[in-house]
Amino acid sequence: MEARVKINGTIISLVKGDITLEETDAIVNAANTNLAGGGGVDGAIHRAGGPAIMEECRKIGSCPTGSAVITAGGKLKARLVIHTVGPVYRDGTHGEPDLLMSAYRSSLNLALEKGLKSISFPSISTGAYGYPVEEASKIAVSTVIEFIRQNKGFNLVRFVLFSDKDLTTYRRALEKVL
Ligand code: AR6
Repeated sequence: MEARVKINGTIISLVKGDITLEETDAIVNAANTNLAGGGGVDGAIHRAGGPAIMEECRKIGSCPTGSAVITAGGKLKARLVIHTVGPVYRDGTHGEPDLLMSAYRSSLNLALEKGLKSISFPSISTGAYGYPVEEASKIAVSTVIEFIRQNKGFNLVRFVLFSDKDLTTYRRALEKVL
């Protein structure tokens, strides 16, 4: 079941699903610094969007951890893909929270710059990069809420979680932050 709240004119929505099916203006990819593609959500986005996305990624070349770049969405319903790179989790004392915050913020800033009205995020860093979902969800949700309190422009910011467990964890994080 979807959870949604409205803050400062923006709906924040939490759903379980496959982000490649989203129809928001942009979807966010949890990429790596070489924009080289991979498994997880990155693999799914490139498979569903087709080779045009990788062609653009090659031209861009790389993206530092905590930053974001943008490409077209190829065959996806979303017009654009924002590729961001979350931190690899070591033990939480190597700047991981700041870098994760920065990945969300950079993506939102890029979307706002491009005039986008809606954006969908996966749970950045909590798969192959090993960030504990409990901690990552608090950072993800609080960073997005802080951003939309400070910036008008989005109609919809959505988190697309891949499991019931992740959806529940994000929902709890949202309830705590409100
Ligand atoms: N829709 C939504 N969420 C998904 C989907 C999907 N189709 N597929 C997986 N997830 P991960 P990371 C969830 O590993 O931890 C890649 O190889 C997944 O269950 O995709 O940031 C990149 O190339 C998890 O909850 O991203 C990088 O090298 C979340 O997406 C590296 O992995 C993130 O898991 C990035 O690792």
